[in-house]
Amino acid sequence: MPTIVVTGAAGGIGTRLRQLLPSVYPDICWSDRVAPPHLASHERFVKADLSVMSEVEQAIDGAHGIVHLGGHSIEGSWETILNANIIGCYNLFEAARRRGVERVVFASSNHAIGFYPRQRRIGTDDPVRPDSRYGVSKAFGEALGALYAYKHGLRITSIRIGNFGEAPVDERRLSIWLKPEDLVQLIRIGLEHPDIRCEIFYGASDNSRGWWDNAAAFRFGYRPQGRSEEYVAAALAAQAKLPADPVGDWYQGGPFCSDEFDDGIERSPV
Ligand code: 15L
Repeated sequence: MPTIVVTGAAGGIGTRLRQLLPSVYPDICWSDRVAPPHLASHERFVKADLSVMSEVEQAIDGAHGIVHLGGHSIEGSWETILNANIIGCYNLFEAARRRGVERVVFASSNHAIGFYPRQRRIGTDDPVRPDSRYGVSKAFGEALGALYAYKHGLRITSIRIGNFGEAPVDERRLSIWLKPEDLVQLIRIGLEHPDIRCEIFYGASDNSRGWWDNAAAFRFGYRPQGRSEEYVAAALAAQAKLPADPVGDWYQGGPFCSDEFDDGIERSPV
């Protein structure tokens, strides 16, 4: 059984994966800057700050595969994004190369393409349109992954995660929802499929209101089980309580687009 290192263990996705991944990969080492609360005695944990290369190298030592969830997971100041997501991501890929790790699954985000209008259907070959410094850092991570795949032979999978959770919580999330078990499927493809070289998948469940062509993931055998339409009434009721956001409601990235926005909506690219 391969040894898997998961960064960002204390975050929301990491916490849920601590319940789901061990039945698939019994030998997991969880890593983060701080220990997750309620760490069980059988769970292995290594503390590492992603912005410190020596700590990252130590954390991933002996791994066959890495699931890189670590970093800052929403918009932040340039300094925060630079340290956690740009330098942190570089350190992760470079440490993986130095220590001979074969595969990395990178948690990218829908915010790498957030400035596409909701009326556009996009695939993974369309150019990135980040909606935030955070989104830029995710596009950077995808590009870095391609460099380490094609120059150094690592097998890289970037998953543009939509919205991870037990149910879609508003109208936008009906289009981008990702059921936790579906993320596990995508991670397994990235860590195990023999034909992975450098792939980008959308981290989305079977959402009939979806905006993304996820053919690449389907080619690798992804069969999402979550259906956001089953939650439509609750999600739309929650949406009705939210204030209107003309910019955020137009674009796929939602509030990440309207935050700090000072362009005219009439000039929005389609
Ligand atoms: C993300 O990338 C964030 O990490 C998460 O907190 C949500 O904001 C999600 O996107 C989303 O777009 O709903």
